[in-house]
Amino acid sequence: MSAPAGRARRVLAAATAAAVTGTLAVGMAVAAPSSEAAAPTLGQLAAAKGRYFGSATDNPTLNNSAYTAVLGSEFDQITVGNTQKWMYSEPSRGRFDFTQADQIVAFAQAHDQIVRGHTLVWHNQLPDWVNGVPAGELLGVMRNHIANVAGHYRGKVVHWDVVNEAFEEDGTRRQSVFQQKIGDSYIAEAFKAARAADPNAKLYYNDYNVEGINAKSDAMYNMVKSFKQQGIPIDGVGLQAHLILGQVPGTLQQNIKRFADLGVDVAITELDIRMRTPRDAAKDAQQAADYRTVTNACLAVTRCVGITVWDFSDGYSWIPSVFPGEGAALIYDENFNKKPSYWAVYEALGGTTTTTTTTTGNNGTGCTATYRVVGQWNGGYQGEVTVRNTGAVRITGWTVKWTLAQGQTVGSLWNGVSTTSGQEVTVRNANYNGNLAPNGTTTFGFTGSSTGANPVPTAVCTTA
Ligand code: 9MR
Repeated sequence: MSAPAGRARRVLAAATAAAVTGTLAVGMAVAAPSSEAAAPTLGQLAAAKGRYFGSATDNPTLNNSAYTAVLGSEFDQITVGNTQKWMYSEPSRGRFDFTQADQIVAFAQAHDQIVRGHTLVWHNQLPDWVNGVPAGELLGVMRNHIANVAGHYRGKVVHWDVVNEAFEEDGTRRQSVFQQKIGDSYIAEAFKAARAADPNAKLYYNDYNVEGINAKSDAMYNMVKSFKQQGIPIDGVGLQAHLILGQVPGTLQQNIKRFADLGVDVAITELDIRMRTPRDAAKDAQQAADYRTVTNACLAVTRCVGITVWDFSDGYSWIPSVFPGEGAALIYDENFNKKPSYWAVYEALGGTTTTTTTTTGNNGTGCTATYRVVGQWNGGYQGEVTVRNTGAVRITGWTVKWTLAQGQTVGSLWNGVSTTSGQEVTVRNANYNGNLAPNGTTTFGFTGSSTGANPVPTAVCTTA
């Protein structure tokens, strides 16, 4: 790892140790913005697990201070979203331009963030002149491009996506200009050139629709295996993970594991999980579950080194322009409020959310209510309460009450029957979830409005 990366890690490790051992609570953070700074960031939580949690970014957004406030604080890794690509870095033959990408790398260094370089060889965002290079010259042109770009960033980039998206869905090689004019060997040649240009950068092959086990990821697997056998310098594979709501591949963890077992690292490099817009509470909850699944799959395999979201705010995502009617794929909304998907990642990485638990009961009966703010956005929030039978005998009904002290409301509620009287909310079990064996649990959820502070209330559970 390069010097800046090492420095970033040490700084984060120290910050994390303080943050994670402190009495930090998401609920408090949600309630009082002034205490938000004290809560650990995703980057800090990931660092405590020996991982990074990063975001891609692009130059235009660096002028938005609300955006950079989050980018610079929440993440410990940055991917250059566009401006290292060939059309920016070598717009005409032999003329290199690093002006824009340098701005992003400087931002990352100023915020102690490690950088993933993206990407040296790709069929897209390739300037036209490359298509016109005679076949006999293209290998030299490719090597020269890599030598200059990876050479310029030597020591400043911890990973390079050396080759991007070289396979078709059926596992055959994509017929890019590199494939057609150089042939199958172009990928290995690119990795060799990258190693020579920056010996300390970890070299990655990166692709999409390779998150689960399928024909395309099999092709990638076979390539990595043969590279390892031949001594071609490859260090990792990037699973982009542009996913669809509710469709995280069931073989994700198994797939990560099989690459790790080949002796390469794995990174989730471009995570987003798109839905039909507009958002609603049910879609948000599904998305949160999906983000949790992806995060857990990475944490389950030691060689899965980190996760990068493909930008972090729904206002700055590539999805709506490419998939009309879809979007809301990220972990912050357009106004930089944290979504349920954020909290899912936060929890999966070991962050704790505030809960309030109260027991009432006698004669061997009793229950607890554990209240959690699942997500918070401009003007609204989603809450969740888990009821547990803490007594020694079966209970046949429960009631949970709390006070809305700050003018919040409870709107749509599921898995319970609610009544609100002034500031008092009462939720009784639905006709299907009142009956709980000792230690049994059930969970109800709701969305509501809040215009200011939204402290976690004391929720009181009584039986029957
Ligand atoms: O986010 C990038 C977007 O701004 C560009 O217009 C687009 C051009 O193809 O590339 C996007 O990033 C892609 C990444 O470089 C490679 N994997 C797919 C990403 C989304 O298209």
